[in-house]
Amino acid sequence: MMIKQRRAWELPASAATPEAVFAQRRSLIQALAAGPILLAAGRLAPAKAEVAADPSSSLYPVKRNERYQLDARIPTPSKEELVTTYNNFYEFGSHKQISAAAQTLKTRPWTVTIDGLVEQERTIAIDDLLRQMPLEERLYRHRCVETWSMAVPWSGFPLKALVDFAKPQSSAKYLRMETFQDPDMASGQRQFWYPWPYIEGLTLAEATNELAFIATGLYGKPIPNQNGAPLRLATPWKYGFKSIKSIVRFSFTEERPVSFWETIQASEYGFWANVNPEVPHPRWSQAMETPLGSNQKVPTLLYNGYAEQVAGLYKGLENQPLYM
Ligand SMILES: Nc1nc2c(c(=O)[nH]1)N[C@H]1C(S)=C(S)[C@@H](COP(=O)(O)O)O[C@H]1N2
Ligand SMILES: [Mo]
Repeated sequence: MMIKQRRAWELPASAATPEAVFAQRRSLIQALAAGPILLAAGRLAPAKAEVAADPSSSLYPVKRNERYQLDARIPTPSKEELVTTYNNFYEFGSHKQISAAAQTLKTRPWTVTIDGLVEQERTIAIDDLLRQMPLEERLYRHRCVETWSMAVPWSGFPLKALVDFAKPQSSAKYLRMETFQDPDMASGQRQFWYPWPYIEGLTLAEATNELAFIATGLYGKPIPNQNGAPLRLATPWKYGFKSIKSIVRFSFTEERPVSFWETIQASEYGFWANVNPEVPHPRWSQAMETPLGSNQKVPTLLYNGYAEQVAGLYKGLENQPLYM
């Protein structure tokens, strides 16, 4: 029997997991489990994905861009072993130990569709996209809304390069991003009470800010499935739920997209979600954070320490709920 020990940087589940939001739905779930419906149980578990060589592995490591530095709170990258085994990826389960389950994610073939308000809609294979994007490594901080944090070396390209490649029309105001949807491959997507697929959105000004990054690698290698292979967003000044994983679609829109978490609980997980230690989550303080692998809390910083790069994005938007 496995005894689950809570690690120091984890909050008690009752205090932090968004699943608490579903407490009121427990009766529905129990009713389903007791009844003859048993929707998910009839399905076969997907076969374990074959471990083929990743066709992008020869691209890494890439040159580090020294413009992006860590700070004294987490001065060196978090342990790779922790970053790749302590994850949020609800498509594979609503807990942190999904790294083994995520190995069923099949990342080739993988195509990315660019559509909506663009000069021409197109679908491109991931390896063709990677060949055309300016790859570099960046050390970035990451702050989850649940108060754990980490520092990691992402490889990838500025989201602006993809926006330029997409050639949005002048009427486009937002970028909407969507994760794959395949419940046979991702067991968590059989949890039908979640609003799959995972959706996130940014304003075009945010998407073209120098910090907005598409990560395709981690620790000088292709990004592991559990961290969002083959491409995921990194917006380090925002809470981690904005950094959508395993993206298949980028849509340019005039209307603000409604995200996965916003659909679930807009009062707790809003569109802007900028990190601010002075604005508590409705159920806990955001003043401090616990770096992965540490047993000490460190103070959280406004915009996760990236105010210099991003504060200007929010001038004139002070009436918006920028910090939740
Ligand atoms: N598609 C998808 N993207 C996602 C999530 C998810 O459940 N599904 N979780 C988010 C949350 S809450 C966080 S903190 C980060 C975690 O990234 P990591 O596992 O690489 O640390 O991914 C984000 N992106
Ligand atoms: Mo998160």
